Amino acid sequence: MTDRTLVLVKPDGVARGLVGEVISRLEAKGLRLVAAELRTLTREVAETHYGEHRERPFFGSLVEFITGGPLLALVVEGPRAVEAFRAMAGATDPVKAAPGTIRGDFALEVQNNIVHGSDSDESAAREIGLFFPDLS
Ligand code: DAT
Ligand code: MG
Repeated sequence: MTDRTLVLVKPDGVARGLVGEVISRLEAKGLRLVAAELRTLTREVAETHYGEHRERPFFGSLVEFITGGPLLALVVEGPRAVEAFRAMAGATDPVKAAPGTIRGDFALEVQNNIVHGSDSDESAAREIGLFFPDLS
């Protein structure tokens, strides 16, 4: 199967009207949309999605943020989709993210960094299963 990754336009990105911008960039790059859904996460889904960060000091705040409004969940596919989207998103800290990346162009604060992208093929499979169980 073609490589797939989970992309989220986080609540800050949706609130700021950046959904179209992110989808335009995905399509321009050549990544194909496989699934899309606007939804507000439950605490349970958010805590599972960010489970690797459970012990970090910012975990509570991160869960509040990601459940704080609707987000757009996307599955996209294409060659090396995980790596391709991570490169488009830029560094986690938007101040360090290169101009031309989504975070580099549109964000300033680490928590409010507009998008999520799976960090490995294993994470992508797990996250796609969490958000879109009918796809896996
Ligand atoms: P990424 O989203 O680039 O994969 P990550 O998995 O390390 O980054 O962290 C998940 C999210 O948690 C990140 O997008 C924003 C938030 N975050 C990470 N480090 C943080 C920090 N030091 N303070 C506040 N929020 C942080
Ligand atoms: Mg991550």
